[in-house]
Amino acid sequence: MPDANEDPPDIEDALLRRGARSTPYPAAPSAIRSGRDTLSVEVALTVFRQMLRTRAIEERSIKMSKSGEAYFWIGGPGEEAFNVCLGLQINKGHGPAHDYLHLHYRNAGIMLTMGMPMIDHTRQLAMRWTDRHSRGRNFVGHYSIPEWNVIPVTSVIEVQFAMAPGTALVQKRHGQKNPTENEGITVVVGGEAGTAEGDFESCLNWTTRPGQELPVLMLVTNNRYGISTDLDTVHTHRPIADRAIPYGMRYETIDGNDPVATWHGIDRAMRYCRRERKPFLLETMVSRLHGHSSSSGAQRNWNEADSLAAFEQKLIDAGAIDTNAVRALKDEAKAEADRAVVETMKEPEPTREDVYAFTYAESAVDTIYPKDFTGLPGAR
Ligand SMILES: Cc1ncc(C[n+]2csc(CCOP(=O)(O)OP(=O)(O)O)c2C)c(N)n1
Repeated sequence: MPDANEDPPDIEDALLRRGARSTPYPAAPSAIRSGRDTLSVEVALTVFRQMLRTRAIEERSIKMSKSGEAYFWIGGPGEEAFNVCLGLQINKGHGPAHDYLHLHYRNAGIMLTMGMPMIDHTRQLAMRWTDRHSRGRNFVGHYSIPEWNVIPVTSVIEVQFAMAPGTALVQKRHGQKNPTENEGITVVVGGEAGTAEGDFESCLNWTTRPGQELPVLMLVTNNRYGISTDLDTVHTHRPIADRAIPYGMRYETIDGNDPVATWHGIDRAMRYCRRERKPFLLETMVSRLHGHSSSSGAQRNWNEADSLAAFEQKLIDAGAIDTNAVRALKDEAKAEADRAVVETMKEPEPTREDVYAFTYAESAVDTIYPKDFTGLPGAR
């Protein structure tokens, strides 16, 4: 894969390069505050820039689905604060010493923030042969990056919660006796409707067996809708996070539209999982700004709170950035997304001959029924 391993670019450098800002603002605060939580201006601006990039690729993706450059869109506009704050805190790498990621289909921001180039998103969206995750066969946002422990995303909701204890078990067995601050954990993400599936309960159950607890950060992004089902019609008014109570598990519900609160909520939960080698259920309340997917039109819903617009205003009000710099960063993000799409559309689609490529792995079965991929004797 391209060298995507670099740390997120420093916001100050980005601004200085573009001439958008030559000197620090005289009145710049040292921190951005929300309630009792604070973020340094440096981190807050990094979060903001990554949120802008995420929004830019999502908006471009929706356009692609409407213009025929792509066939289906699903994604995370409204979940940028959550995705970015999580992506920036992942211990990225390969193997049990690093975090395993079992993601949902709305997590582009996590991947971009971790360093995935935008084109690795648009290639899958446009179903190109160059799509590194699935060779143009899967829906957008269904990432798979073995080098970063990103387990293939599935459209069948919630199965990631049944798989997460598996990677966490490996981490528990091979983990250190004295875990470091950054010890690898398993991170699993899903929506609130999916928590009605048995897989979610299996995760609660398997991660909390007495004496055999597993380091799983269970994340529920609660946008209050299934596809069209209103949460209030299928669930009591109690938080989803309360599901942790009978399991004696740590839990919290946070405002996922507030990047400062989200950063610290994720930080608290992660630190606990890393240090204690036990699970934590974190529910983040987020917005769904564009309908469930392109299948329902992906129309913009202007009644939902927009974390990005609110954070932009907060940073401007605090004197951490000005409107010119915001405009420059937005232009930069949009240009990056446009470049990814232009490049993607020049690349080949899979052919009919590619159907069987990478589909079946060689296995012991082959020695008994060579070249028979159905598993049935004599079947073609
Ligand atoms: C096992 C299963 N049942 C049903 C579906 C159809 N389906 C796709 S997305 C979705 C809603 C999921 O809602 P939620 O878990 O809240 O996640 P969100 O899409 O809101 O992020 C459903 C029911 C599916 N993909 N898999």
